[in-house]
Amino acid sequence: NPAPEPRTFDAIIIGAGFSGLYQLLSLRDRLGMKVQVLEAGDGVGGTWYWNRYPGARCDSESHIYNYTFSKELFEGWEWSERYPEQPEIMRYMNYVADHFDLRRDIRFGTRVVGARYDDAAERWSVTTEAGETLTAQFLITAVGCLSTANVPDIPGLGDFAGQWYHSGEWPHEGVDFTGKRVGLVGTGSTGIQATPVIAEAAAHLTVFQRTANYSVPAQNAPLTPEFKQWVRQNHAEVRRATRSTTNGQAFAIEDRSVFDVTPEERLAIYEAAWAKGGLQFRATFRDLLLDKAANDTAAEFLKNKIREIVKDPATADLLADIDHPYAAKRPPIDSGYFASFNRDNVTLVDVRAAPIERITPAGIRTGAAEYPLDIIVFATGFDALTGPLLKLNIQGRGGQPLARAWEAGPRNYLGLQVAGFPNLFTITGPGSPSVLTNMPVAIEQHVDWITDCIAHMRARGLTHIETSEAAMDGWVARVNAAANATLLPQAHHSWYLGANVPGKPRVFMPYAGGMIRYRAICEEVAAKGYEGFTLRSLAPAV
Ligand code: NA7
Repeated sequence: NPAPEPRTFDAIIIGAGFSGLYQLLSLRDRLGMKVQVLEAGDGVGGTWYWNRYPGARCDSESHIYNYTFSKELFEGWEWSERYPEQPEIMRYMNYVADHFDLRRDIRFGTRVVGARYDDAAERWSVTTEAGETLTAQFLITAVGCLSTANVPDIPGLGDFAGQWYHSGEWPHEGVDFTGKRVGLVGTGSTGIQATPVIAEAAAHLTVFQRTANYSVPAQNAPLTPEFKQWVRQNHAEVRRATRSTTNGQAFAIEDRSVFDVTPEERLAIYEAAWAKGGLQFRATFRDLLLDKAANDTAAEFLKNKIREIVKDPATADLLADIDHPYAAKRPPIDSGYFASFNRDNVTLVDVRAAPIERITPAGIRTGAAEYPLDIIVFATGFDALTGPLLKLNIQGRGGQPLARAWEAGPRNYLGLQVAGFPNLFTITGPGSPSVLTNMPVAIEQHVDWITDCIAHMRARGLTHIETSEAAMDGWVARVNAAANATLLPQAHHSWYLGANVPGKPRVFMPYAGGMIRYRAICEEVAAKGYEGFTLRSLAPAV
């Protein structure tokens, strides 16, 4: 008989993506703690384990979409393209897990269905779907921000005679679109990435658009041998560069106003940024996200590009009928999205004018027509940021559910802790800048901060840390003020606001003050002896 699995840990981490792997390594190998990672999937990778939809690719450039805490790890890996595709990111995550021998402390296929703070024992008690209970002094969620699929509640879905899939829960064996009539619902980053790839394979693709979106070409390409060599030789520079920008990217936002240049110069700048491709487009001027008039110039440029690319004027008008400021919603980047609508086998349907009424056995019926389909792909996004945390059924002190504490929207301190939930840390939670940042940069900062905090506690014999209502009030005010200083809250349909999920409180969730300021705030909090937290020690029971 195999030895029974241990049930008692110093820390339990939920999730084995970018956050969970680095948190495991830090607590286990740096602090020597007994750590268990619980992971619902059968492998490492988190977001990238689940999001295997056609065209899935990261929007951050590959050489900065990785860990930089270890020079050796960095130098031992080589990316192949400017933007890494999902299978390559999965190979990278497995490389990391192998390199540090992480799998021995990860239990795969183990979904957490509850986590309760045991007031008597002053420990976390975590329940798995299989009914097991494990306990730990610290509970750290590393569940990602975009990991709870938002499948719209459209009547009739159960009666659909074909197959349907959500992009974030894609079958591992893939989907064969050959000869099929495919309907794609949603035109966010996912729908925009998937459209050209599905269009290549399917007999016909119908894209159901509710909200038109900007997109800038990724200009993806294989990396040259020279660039690969430069990256390999410049670990310190890559690390420095991504830590010196507000968004964790390797490019800085230009320190000039849209109105510092002539209209001709501005056009040339936008053309150059379009040709270069990618998220850099939003870095062309410092006021794009601060001043509506400035933003309008970029919006107009991008709408004109749509009209240049798309041949059918009615389709072009519909695609360019965008009602939010550029980059106020997460700006997609693409590989041939708008040009897909020039294909004979691709149709755009406006479901703003005539909403989807129901799914019939044969396909999708809108207020205007019925579209017969074999496959429906929902690229309808996620219950972002709070969804993955609330799904864990976390109960804090006195049995208080996190869902109740967050009834009116998420409240926490630094995005990392909630009052009434001692020793619980949420990596990349709401209130953190992570989703507005190149994710691995934010994750390394969060994990290092949490690890330093726990090291500080252990060095002083402290066992418990908990934030206060007052600290949370202060942080929520800062998150709101940072958002209100930008155009971000003006995109009414954005998942940043929770607006994409019916019934979800409308609160701007990410911290928009930038990674540099966030890092400085966190460092100051630590330097002041973890201001805003109460640290104490629990004498061991005798
Ligand atoms: P997003 O960005 O939330 O986009 C979801 C899309 O699905 C968006 O166009 C929605 O329109 C549309 N949607 C959602 N529900 C419906 C219904 N019921 N009917 C029609 N259309 C609907 O998700 P993504 O997966 O594309 O991207 C998520 C993030 O992943 C992305 O921002 C990057 O950070 C990576 P809406 O705008 O709500 O009208």
